[in-house]
Amino acid sequence: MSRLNRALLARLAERDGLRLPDYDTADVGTGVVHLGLGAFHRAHQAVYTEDGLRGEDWGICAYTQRSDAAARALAPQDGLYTVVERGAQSAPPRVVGVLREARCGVSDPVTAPERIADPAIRVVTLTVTERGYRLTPSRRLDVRDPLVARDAALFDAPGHRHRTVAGQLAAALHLRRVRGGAPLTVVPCDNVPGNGRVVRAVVDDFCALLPHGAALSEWIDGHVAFPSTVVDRIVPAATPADRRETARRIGADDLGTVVCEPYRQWVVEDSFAAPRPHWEDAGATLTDDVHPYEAVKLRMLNAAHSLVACTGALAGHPTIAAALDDPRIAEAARQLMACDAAPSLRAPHGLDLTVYQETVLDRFRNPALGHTTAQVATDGSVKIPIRLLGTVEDRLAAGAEPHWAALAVAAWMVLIGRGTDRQGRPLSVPDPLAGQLAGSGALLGNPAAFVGHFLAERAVFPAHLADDPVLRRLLITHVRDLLR
Ligand code: CS2
Repeated sequence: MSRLNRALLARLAERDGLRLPDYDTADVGTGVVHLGLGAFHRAHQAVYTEDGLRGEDWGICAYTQRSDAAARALAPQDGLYTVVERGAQSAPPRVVGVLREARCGVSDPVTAPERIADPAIRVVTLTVTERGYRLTPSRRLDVRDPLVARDAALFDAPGHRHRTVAGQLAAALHLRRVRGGAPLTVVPCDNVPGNGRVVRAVVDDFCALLPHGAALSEWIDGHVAFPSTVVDRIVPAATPADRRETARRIGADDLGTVVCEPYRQWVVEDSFAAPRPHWEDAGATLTDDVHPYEAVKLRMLNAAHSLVACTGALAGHPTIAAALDDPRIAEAARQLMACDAAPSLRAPHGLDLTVYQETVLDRFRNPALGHTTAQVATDGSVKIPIRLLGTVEDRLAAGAEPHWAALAVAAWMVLIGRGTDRQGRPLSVPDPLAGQLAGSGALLGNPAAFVGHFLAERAVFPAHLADDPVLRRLLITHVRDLLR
């Protein structure tokens, strides 16, 4: 079977039930650079951008960050790939053509900073995961991170390839400034609260490490905008079976295919320093204040996702949908949203949190997605503080017991500490703190000591939460129950 590429599009046009780009992809100039060419970007921002082109030059040049696999898959396909929606009300498969350049972040001769320095680029989008920003617990740049320190030390060194997002953005903005100073907007699309503000702070903190960083920071203030955004679409990692299915449906091999749910949402703070794609044409909400949307999404959907993933993995359920079939897990997710998260939230105008909660559970139940519990449980130590600890803190301050949020945290602890499911099968769930927390396994026989070991980890638990007797008691009780 032939590989999907531009030459094949004419042949694909004869197939029914397949949506193709309705413009000549070769005619679209590049106006966006994206860092983090993963499945989520392809199923989310790229789709919004293609639907918001209006014939303008908003093609995307995307860089991989850690692994080059996606760029190696997409470059021979002229950046074309298929989005396959799964579940009720799915649209037909769609070939997306807006990805004009698929580049390897770790080896492409044209580096991301070089590409971003091009004045034709007006927007930079980011999906580098929560972990990728290298944040301290107070969400500033972790300047003690060895790669951050290295990027700062070698900032101007000829041939130095920046490995951190902070280094890449600072280098890009430095080049942009010296090459004419065209304004730019940096649009983060990761599940981090106030992501625009956070990325601005990360770049500032990085500049503070540079000899002439103050002048760069000052220039950034006047020329670069960092809107916050809230992104939502469930996009599991594609499997070989997914690729076979896409090949069957489009009649060509597509190593870049993505599968996702039909639902998608993008709320974008309307604060840009330069023109942008017409994302509103694709249904994005441009608003002055993303915070109410962000808090609802992180504290309800993402928090419940982590709860289902961690308890589900421990119970031996391979997928989120299978875990939701377990009535106790489904009920815990509902209670977490209704009893712990919702009372801490100010819902955006017109949004009913009970309806939202039930919609989230329905989306998790989508059996066609095959979203694995291990994928969602990955990097728990960076996700837990963002998704759950704000709720825990607010409920404790209100004199309430965050029973269900504490269950999610306890399940994560057991997942890391025990590393196996109920049947003793090993769980492969990467976590940046796995090394530091490895000693917890030896404490499984003593839940109080086990919980204490985790609570002492300041990268996850601020001192005032670690010292809270109610939280400690809840965690010990849940850990004991989960181990039973
Ligand atoms: C998930 C999210 O992997 C995870 O941690 O909770 O990526 C989730 O699927 C998306 O945020 C949905 O928008």
